[in-house]
Amino acid sequence: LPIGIFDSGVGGLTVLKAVRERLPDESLIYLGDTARLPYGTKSAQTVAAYALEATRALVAYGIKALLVADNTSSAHALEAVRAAFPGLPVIGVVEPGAAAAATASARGRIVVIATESAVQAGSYPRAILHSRPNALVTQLPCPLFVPMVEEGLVDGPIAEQIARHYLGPLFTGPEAADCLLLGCTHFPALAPLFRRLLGRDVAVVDSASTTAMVLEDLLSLRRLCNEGGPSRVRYLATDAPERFARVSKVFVPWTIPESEVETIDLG
Ligand code: DGN
Repeated sequence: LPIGIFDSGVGGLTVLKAVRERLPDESLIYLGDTARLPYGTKSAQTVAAYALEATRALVAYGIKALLVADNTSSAHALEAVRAAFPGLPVIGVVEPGAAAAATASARGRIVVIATESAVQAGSYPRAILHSRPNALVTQLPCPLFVPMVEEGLVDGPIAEQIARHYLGPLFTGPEAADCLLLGCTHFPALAPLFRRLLGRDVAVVDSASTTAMVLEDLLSLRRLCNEGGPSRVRYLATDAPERFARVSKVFVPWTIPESEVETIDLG
């Protein structure tokens, strides 16, 4: 059976890419709830209801584990999903990302950037402080980065100016942070820009690659690894395959033809 990956839209392909690199033999089925995005501005209740519907749909396709790639859903809905599907191994991106930041930060001064809703949930600081109780964690909602990335503005003067506007004050002066945690599916696309702007002394940590490692451990622990047969990736979206295919170019280096994106209804 494939591994289900769920996101509010196309950005979760950054997580799919990390999983593909780490576990190339596994089949994956990706669901982007493009009809109802963005989740990042919605209430915890709505996000949880949407996440449950998406999980139900993926379970109906047949999956052996679920990876919630969406940070907003991971922050608000992970427990609800686990409770509703007790037999299904479910992992999110918050805990792996938080653990990686807690380890990567030299002095424990960590900035988490995420959507407004994920920031409100406060899950990243909670998880970081769990691993590193004396860390100083600052959260910063950066909603503008999401459409910016979707427009392909991941470098150049406009992207640079917006990144400086958001991050500059937190990474200068004697109290400067030493670690930036990318708490949103879209932000790995901006990692090269952040690294260039912030310099070598700042660790830029993305949840996607750490989550792929946690997934690998989970599969081997539960003896769920694919032991034969070719691997396949399927793409499902709740709206506009054309936009999914077009925007996917920002997130993965391979082409996803529009004809390969199946439209499903979660309602
Ligand atoms: N996928 C969302 C997240 O990781 O928080 C960001 C984009 C959105 O809200 N649509």
